[in-house]
Order: sequence, then C-alpha cells, then structure tokens
Amino acid sequence: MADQIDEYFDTALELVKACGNLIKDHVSGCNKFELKSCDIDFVTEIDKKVEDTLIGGLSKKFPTHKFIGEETVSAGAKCELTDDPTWVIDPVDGTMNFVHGFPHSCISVGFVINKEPVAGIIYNPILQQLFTAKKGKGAFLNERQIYVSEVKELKNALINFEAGTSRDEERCKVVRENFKRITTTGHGVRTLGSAALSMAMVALGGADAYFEFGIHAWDIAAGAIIVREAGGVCIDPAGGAFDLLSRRVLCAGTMELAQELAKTLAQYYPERD
Ligand code: LIP
Repeated sequence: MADQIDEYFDTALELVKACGNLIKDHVSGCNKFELKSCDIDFVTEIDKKVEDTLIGGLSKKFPTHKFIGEETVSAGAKCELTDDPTWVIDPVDGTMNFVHGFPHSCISVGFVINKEPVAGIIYNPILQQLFTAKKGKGAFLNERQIYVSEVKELKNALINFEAGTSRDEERCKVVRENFKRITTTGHGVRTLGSAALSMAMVALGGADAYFEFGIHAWDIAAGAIIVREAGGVCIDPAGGAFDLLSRRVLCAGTMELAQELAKTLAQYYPERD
C-alpha cells in the first residue's frame, strides 16, 4: 500500500504544482468572483478551474477513487465520506485572500482511506510554500522536514484564529468570546484567513495551536496529516476525537496545550458536512 500511496501522492503533486500557475497569474488579486452562502463567502473561476483540473487528472489515472471537492459540493454533489480512497480538495483555500491579493491562499489536497487522512499537500504558489506529508514518513516544507512546537501551556502560546466567512450571529458571538478568552491568557492570536495554511503554521512550529468552528472537510484534510506527521495532534475543539466531517477542528503541537485550549474555548456546533 505504501508504494501505491507514493504513486497517488506523486500524481497529485504534479497536478497541484501545475494548478499553482493559475493562482500565481492573479498575484495582485482576482476581481471576478461570485457570492456563495453570504456576502463574505466567495468563489472565483480559478477555484472551479483548479478543482476541475485536479479531479479530472486524478480520476483519469485512478478511476475507482472518490472525490470531495469544495466547489463540486457547493454545486450540489453529496459530501459523502466512505472507507474508499478519497481525495478531499479545497482548490483555493483562502479565497477571500485570493480576491484581495493578500498572499496567503493555497491549494489543499488531502488523501483519505478508511476515513483517515494518509497524505496531504498544501501549496501556496504565491509565496512558494509547499507543505507535504505521507503517513509515517514525516512532514515537510519545501522538502525540509518540519516539526511542531513543544509549548504545553496556553499562557506561552501563539494561537492561529479565524473570524470565518459566515455571518451566522451565534457563531460570530462565539468567535468574539474566544478572541477575548485567548488574548486574555495567551501570547497572542494570528489570523491568516486560510484553515489549511493555519494548520501548516502549526506543523511548522510557528503557531502553537489553531482551532475553528464552521470549516469543512476540504479545509482540514491535508492539514490534519501534515500536523500529525510533524509530531502534533488534531482533536475535536471540546477535547474529544478529531472528526473530519464535524466542521470543527483544534490542532496543536502538544496534547497538553490542545486539552487546555479545549477547556478554555466557548463551543459552537455547526451542522455536519
Ligand atoms: C476558508 C477557510 C477559513 C475560514 C473561511 C473559509 P475558503 O476557506 O480556509 O479558515 O475561516 O470561512 O472557509 O472558503 O477560502 O476555501
């Protein structure tokens, strides 16, 4: 199976790098976009083109594989995760950033078997940051092995935090409350506007933890394996087991920090994917 995963990974990596050029062509921003769930949830032609290219290339080579893609689901496809080999794809994670020309957008591709991420690619072509991991083989940034931080206490931690792109008032209230709780205790918060890149920052050891309510499987599938292969943990934000379809995520360099953060957070439970 390891050899097969290498073949799957190498094929996906080639396609991701090729699609990176589509994003790089819009380094100053992309002013052609449509609204999705609300006035701050965008999709561009590039999102759709990248997803079509990735799914087209992978399904041609691996016809039995399944796919969960952000824009395909948004267009009405079912978000159904089975035990089958499944590619979980966010073609442009950080679309708001992409539209504005804020250079923190990425292609995020997770490969999932038996509902567990086993390989991941997060590629920010604008800053030339390529985060990769395969189960049991470590995590890498531009082919240099990376490791999470060893911070165990919230009072010493820098936390990646996201305001999100939904106007749901109950969720926004929890966002504001958690901003207050974390900034009262920790070293600080950083907001990248991309779940995948936030998880990559935890894998890199630059941030000590990241959490978010309301993201989707495609935002976090690649980041989950990359954080774990960098030595970190991914759990539910209330302290339980990580659930790819729950639309909730908390990852950290240490389980101690993850559990302290889980005890600190106000919780929000979105409808599952
Ligand atoms: C985004 C996530 C981000 C979240 C936004 C949005 P998109 O994904 O990466 O963490 O806060 O609401 O979901 O929509 O740019 O692919």
